[in-house]
This record gives sequence, C-alpha cells and structure tokens, in this order.
Amino acid sequence: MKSSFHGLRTRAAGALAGAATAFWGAAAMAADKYGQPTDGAIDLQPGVTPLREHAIWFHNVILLPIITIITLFVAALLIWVIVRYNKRANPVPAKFSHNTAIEVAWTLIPVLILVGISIFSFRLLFAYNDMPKPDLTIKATGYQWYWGYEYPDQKIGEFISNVLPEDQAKAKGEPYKLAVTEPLVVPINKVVRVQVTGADVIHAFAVPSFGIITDAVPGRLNETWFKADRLGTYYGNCRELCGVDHAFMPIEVRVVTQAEFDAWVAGKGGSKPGAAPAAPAAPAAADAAASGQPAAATAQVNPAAPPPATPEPKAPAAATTPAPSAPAAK
Ligand SMILES: [Cu+2]
Repeated sequence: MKSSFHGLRTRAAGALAGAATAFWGAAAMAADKYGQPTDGAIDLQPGVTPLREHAIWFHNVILLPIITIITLFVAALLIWVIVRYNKRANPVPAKFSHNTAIEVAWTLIPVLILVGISIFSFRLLFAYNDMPKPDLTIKATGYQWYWGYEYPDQKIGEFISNVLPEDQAKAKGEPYKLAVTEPLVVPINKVVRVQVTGADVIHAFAVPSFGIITDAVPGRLNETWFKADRLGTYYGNCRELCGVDHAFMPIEVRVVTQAEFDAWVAGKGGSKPGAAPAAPAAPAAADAAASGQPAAATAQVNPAAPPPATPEPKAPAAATTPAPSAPAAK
C-alpha cells in the first residue's frame, strides 16, 4: 500500500513537471506581436512603456509564483487528507478540534503574504499616480460608440475616431475591430497625459501595451499618462460595457518620431504650443499622408453610430448624473 502510494506520488510529480515545462516552453516560443493580441499566445501583451513593463514584472515575478505555490500547496494538502485520512486508512479519527499553533499560522502567513504583495503593488500604484510633467495632452471622450479626440495644446479641435470597416481593414492589412478611421498620433519618448471623459454613458479608455485603463465617466475628467519608448501602432478598446456597439469602438495609437508628429499636427491644422494656430493649408492631403488613408475618411462617420447631436433614447440616469458609483457591468 505504502509503496504503491509512493509510486503514484512520483508519477504525479512527473506529470506536473511535464505540464509546467510544456506551458513555459509554449510561452517562450510564441513571438508576441506588439500592440495587439497574438494568436495562441498565453502571456501578457508586451509593454512599450516603463509602467507596463513594471506591471508585467509584478505579475510574472511576484504574483504568478505566489499563486502557483499556494495552489500547489493547497492541492497537496487536499490529496494528503484524502489519501491519509479516509475511512479505510484511518478508521479511528482523532477527536480534537483546535490547534492554536496552526490557527495562528494560517491567519498570520496569509496576512504576511498580502503585506508582501502590497509593497510591490503600492509602489506600482504610486508610480501610475505620479505623472511627470506632461509634454502633450490629449482629451479622449467616449461616445456611444466611438471616440472623440482633442489636442488642446496643439489647438486641434475634437475629431471623431470610428472603427475601420471590415473591408477597409482587410484591404489595409490592419486588424479589424482594432483599427480605426482616425488614430491618435503621439511622439515617441514623450510624456502624454490623457484626459478621459464620457459623453453619454460610462466607457473606459484602455491600451494594454501602454498598461493604461481609465474610466470615461460623464461629468468627470479622469487622467492617466504614458510614455511610449517604441515606434509602432498600438491598439486598445473601450473596456466598459457601454451598449450594443461596445465591441466596435477600438482605440489605435501611432507612436511616431517628433518630426512625423509635427507634420501630422500641421496637417490637422494645429500649431506648436505657444505659436499662433497655423492656417490649415491642405489639411486633407497632409492628413492622408500622415495617417496613410484617403482624405475622405477624415469626415467619415460610422453610419451605425448616430451623430452626437441627435437626441436619442439612452440611459438617462447614467447620462445626466455624474455618479461614479453608478452600477456598471464590467
Ligand atoms: Cu464604450
């Protein structure tokens, strides 16, 4: 009996080790795409901001090992109890019901684990909260169901960003339901402050590779920031269940060089902060050059999304009351 149990234990340990090797092997093999999900990947999207890298480190180095150890420990305890203390193996059970040492331990050890986690967690939270002096401000407004973006420093008034229709996304080789008609454009290695609000119901502005998610609440102006250190296109989504087209209001951010950003600003009829607004000379052409899409797309509005001026029956409580505690299904 004892030797057969020992054999079982050895085999179980072997199977577990094999599964763990396969898991990490697969994780290492998948070359994750930047800025968007990768088919078959199991890891987090790679980060392109220091905070995102910090958050990934916190998850992979602190949380995942703790979760794994606790899960294995509890599973082992369960198996031990099932095997050692079942009716056949242990016909006469002990009668005691308290053990002070164990009760102190199972209270104190979880508390210490949580305190240990909180040290790293609070450090990360404070880092998120502690925005450096911003080089650029963007205002993002969530609408049912698209985003409006404004660059107040550059005097670029609000423009609308809709989901790129499927045929156009396919034609351009961009991911459908992530690509948009009018992306955000930001310079590399600059602190970008994003002010986020909602115009009708609660939305949320989230870009995984920047490690940011901020609720867009009507009547409130929330703030977050990022500093991207890699050129490229990074996608995100509305992350608050906001209605029937919730899945069709993606976010696309292009991180470009400062020169490309300046050209894009000029194309939008904007100006450098402090300078007089430039005449919007041929904005459509410049914009098309910068964003790589037809100039007509600038004025395009998603036919599925009603214009903001149209009165429409929408959740009146959420639209009129700036209630941060409004119930919201995540
Ligand atoms: Cu939304």
